[in-house]
Amino acid sequence: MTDVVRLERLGAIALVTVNNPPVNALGVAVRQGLLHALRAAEADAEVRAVALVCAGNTFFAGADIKEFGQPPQAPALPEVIAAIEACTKPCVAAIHGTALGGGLEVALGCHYRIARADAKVGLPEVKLGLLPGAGGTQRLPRLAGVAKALEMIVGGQPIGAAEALEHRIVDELFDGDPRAAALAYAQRLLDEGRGPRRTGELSVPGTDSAELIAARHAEVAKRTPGLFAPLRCIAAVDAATRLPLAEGLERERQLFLECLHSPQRAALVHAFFAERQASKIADLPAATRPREIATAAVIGGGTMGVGIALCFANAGVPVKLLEVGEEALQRALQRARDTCAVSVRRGSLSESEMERRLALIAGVTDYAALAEVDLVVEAVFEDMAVKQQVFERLDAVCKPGAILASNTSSLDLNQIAAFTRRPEDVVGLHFFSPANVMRLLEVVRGARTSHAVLATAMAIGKRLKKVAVVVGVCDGFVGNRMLFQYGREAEFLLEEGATPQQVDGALRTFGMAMGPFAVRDLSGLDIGQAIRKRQRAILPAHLTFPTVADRLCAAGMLGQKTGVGYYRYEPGNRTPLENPALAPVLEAASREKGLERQTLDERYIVERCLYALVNEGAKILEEGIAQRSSDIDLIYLNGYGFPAWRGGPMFYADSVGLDKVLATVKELHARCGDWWKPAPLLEKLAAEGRTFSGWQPAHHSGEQA
Ligand code: 3H9
Repeated sequence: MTDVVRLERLGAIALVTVNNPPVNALGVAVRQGLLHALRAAEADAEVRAVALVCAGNTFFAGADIKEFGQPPQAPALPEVIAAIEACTKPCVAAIHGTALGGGLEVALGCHYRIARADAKVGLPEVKLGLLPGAGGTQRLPRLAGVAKALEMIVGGQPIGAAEALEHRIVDELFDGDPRAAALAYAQRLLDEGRGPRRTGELSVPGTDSAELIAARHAEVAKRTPGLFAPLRCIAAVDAATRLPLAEGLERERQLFLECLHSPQRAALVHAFFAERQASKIADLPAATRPREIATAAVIGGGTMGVGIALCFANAGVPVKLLEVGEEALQRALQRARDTCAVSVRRGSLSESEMERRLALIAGVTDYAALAEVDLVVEAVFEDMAVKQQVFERLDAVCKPGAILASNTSSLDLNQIAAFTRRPEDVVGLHFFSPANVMRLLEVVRGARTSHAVLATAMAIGKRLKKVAVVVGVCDGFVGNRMLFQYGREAEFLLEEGATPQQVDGALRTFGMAMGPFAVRDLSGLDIGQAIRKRQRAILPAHLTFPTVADRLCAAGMLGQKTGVGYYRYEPGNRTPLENPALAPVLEAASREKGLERQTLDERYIVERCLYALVNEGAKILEEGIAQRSSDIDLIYLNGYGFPAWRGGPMFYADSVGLDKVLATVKELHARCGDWWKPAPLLEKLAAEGRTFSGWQPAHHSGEQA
């Protein structure tokens, strides 16, 4: 036996207990241990039944994701599961916590399965760019039917134990200790004289498989055309409906290996670990305890403020929403109600849950009402003088220890903190619009933000179900600072000869959720105008700027809200149409720069925009504004519509090869000027043949103990 797998003989029952914290991933030691335990149980004449349980918080959470991309080590999981299924003595698995991926596949290989009532089971491999590669695509349809199998395998969402019972995925539910339940069930099997019952010997139920498969195929091809794994998931389920188990498993294996070797798998696994890494803050002492946050407040009842208040209410945290006057307050509260009502209409929220959440939002107009709250998030107009007023008042009324947070998207957090006598309690919580929907939260660490406040901000992010990423103070933090470079280059492309359709189209083909011009039309061109003005004032005079956005603003073409911007919109319709008034604007902008308009190719468009992100990302990394390159990736994946299957801009650059990226950046520098000055870190890593992922900054912008 190995350390992680223990075999006990309790009368006629062999109890196999796996203990591989934190999530009982099925790494090589577990696979070896399971196979040994099973062979020993099979060989022991006294053993008449086998019970399998996991120690700790959960049943197996799946294959060990860290092993993907490494040389394979025997035994492979399908081999272990085949041995379990072939066992001549009945085997029962008792599931608690989550049985995911390979974990559920092990359970499906067992002859009987019971699950604790609060357990979840699922095949989430597709989210990692994979398909269930240890029999899941063959055994699940045999138990649950094609429709349910497609839903679970192509969608990747786990289901609760009760639903699993309904679909024959488990045989019975239990409460309490999995070990006791497994032993009791195994004993019952013996008492009732029940032998092995092999899922693989069943045939797939139902006669409409071909139709279901064709429909799902068409839907996936339309909805996620760039994704590699979902169509292969469907092909594997299709094999289950046509082939005997052994051949189906072979087909599954082929398809699994195609996914395993695809760049999309590498990118999605990178995204998985990036999310887990982000919560780790290098210089935060392990003993740091977050503060208790029982109540919160939000200043400002605009779209952002209301969205933030809803985030707290959705997480069950009572929140005060402050507006300056009664009328504005009522408008804000109505906005909160309207937002929830949309979810009710869509069926994702019940009427009673909406009322429960809205009841957690208390409208106030007086700062005195904030005296006792634990955390305040300011979401007022982006103007330093306005922020000053707000923070001075908060400093005057809030209790000691209250956290004062700003939702600023670009202003200097250190300056804001200096408006208070407690800069150590000030932190940035930069939500993204719509705040109640977008997962990203940039947690801005000021020069004097205390460890406890930073830890609390990260904990709050988790509680609000956000992807919280620590960033340092600089203009635009990580996301918007990079976006500025991206947007500017997109606009330079318009001056060189592209149309918004071409630029947006090329970037959408790359995988971006939306093109930059459609995004600008959506948020309003006037939004960026103040930022552009500020940038011009602070950036070196020899840098030239594109002028298309300013020309459109001057002509009152502000995007969707005026019905015309980079595109034209019919009333009540958000479909971007060609704006005939744009061509003269583009021509004038090109003429002013002395540029002859040319046809640009898609690759050039994509490189110009993406490498602008990457070059700036490299500067951000070197300055310690982001802790690690995967944090930058996470910001782009969760806040800017970057395709998860590309892993984020920095991972993408790593996968292209930093030497190639640098060569293009240098060319652009020679041709387009100093915006393209290569980041020193990019030059260094390219010269050393290294990647961003493998590099750690030596310092970070936070200072305070
Ligand atoms: C698969 O099974 C393929 C098979 O079909 C075919 C094989 C042939 N491996 O998320 P947390 C680590 S594909 C390695 O913070 P939670 C994680 O990195 C797999 N490590 O906890 C973290 O480490 P650290 C299909 C793993 O309680 C720690 O565990 N399965 C794995 O919020 C805690 O994780 C999945 O896709 C793993 N499989 O959530 C399930 N899983 O502390 C993936 C976790 O060093 N996992 N870690 O940062 C999850 O969805 C969540 O982790 C889970 C727990 C719900 C289990």
